[in-house]
Amino acid sequence: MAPPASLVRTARGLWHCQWRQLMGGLGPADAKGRYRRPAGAFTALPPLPPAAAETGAHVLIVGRSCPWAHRAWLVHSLRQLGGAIELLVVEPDPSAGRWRFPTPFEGCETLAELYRISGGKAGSRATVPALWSRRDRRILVNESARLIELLNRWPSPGGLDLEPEAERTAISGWRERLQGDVNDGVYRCGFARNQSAYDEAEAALFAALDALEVHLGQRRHQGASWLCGSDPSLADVVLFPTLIRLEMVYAPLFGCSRRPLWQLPELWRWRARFHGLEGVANTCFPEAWRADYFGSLFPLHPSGIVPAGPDLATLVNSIPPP
Ligand SMILES: N[C@@H](CCC(=O)N[C@@H](CS)C(=O)NCC(=O)O)C(=O)O
Repeated sequence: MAPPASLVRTARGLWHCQWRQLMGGLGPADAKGRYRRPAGAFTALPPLPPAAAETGAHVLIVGRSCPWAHRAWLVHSLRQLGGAIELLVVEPDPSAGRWRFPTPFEGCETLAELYRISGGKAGSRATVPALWSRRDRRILVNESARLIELLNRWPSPGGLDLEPEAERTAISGWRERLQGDVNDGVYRCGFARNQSAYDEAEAALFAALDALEVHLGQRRHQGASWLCGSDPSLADVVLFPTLIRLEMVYAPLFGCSRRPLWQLPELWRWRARFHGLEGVANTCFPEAWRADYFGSLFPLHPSGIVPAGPDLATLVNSIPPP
């Protein structure tokens, strides 16, 4: 027998109240209910450290599911920095809502402990990515937008430059739009506290994707494959972690589902092309993405049930589905 309507109304009201409280744990919102990403602790772009070329002097700490860490991991991989900067992958601990080291690192079990050594305030967020200096025993930078710029200046075997001087203005223009409307945009959709906050973020996200689609179409007619210049750049790097998670996570969980990516064929082909670059596929962990987002974001998905697909291979096929 169905419960009485009054009971359903009360239960819904109570649950909504609790939901609003739980959402506060995911991140702050402004007075209009729009998600506002909190600022990190070590956000300034540091100079290239004197020991940059010294093997093992620096450690890049990343998590598999995090799109902000993914962009740093991509630069590390594309520029073949493995010989100079050690990569350390932390594991999520969904019950405690924090990152753990697979084995103790610098005497720490959790990333939060390492942040405290580095002077981070107790109770502040301990986020990935973070670049750790073994010599100074501190985090040099934990803001991915700055970190990828630093990693691009790091001495590398092939000397690949993802931010060439001639393209710098175009690259930073795209990066700025992508950061707000796309990279953070998907979170602004998923973490919106009300319909109008979601509507605003969702419109900005798909307007940016439409603009990218037009831009990539124009670039193709000019014989170019990437967002700026003749080679992949930091603009492409920051777009990829968001787009590769779109059908798997952001469409079903954050409501970024107005148009599936195959309806934006230029973007679809761009994504397949980027995934095909040497060093990109080994930064992709679809099982970890699904498990972490669907398993950890309790207020958005209380059941914790992890969906089965889609299969990554079907998303990076260079021919969009009919
Ligand atoms: N501003 C940071 C954001 C990084 C960030 O939010 N990372 C998340 C994972 S996707 C994290 O580590 N969160 C842990 C926490 O908030 O305690 C950046 O872009 O580097």
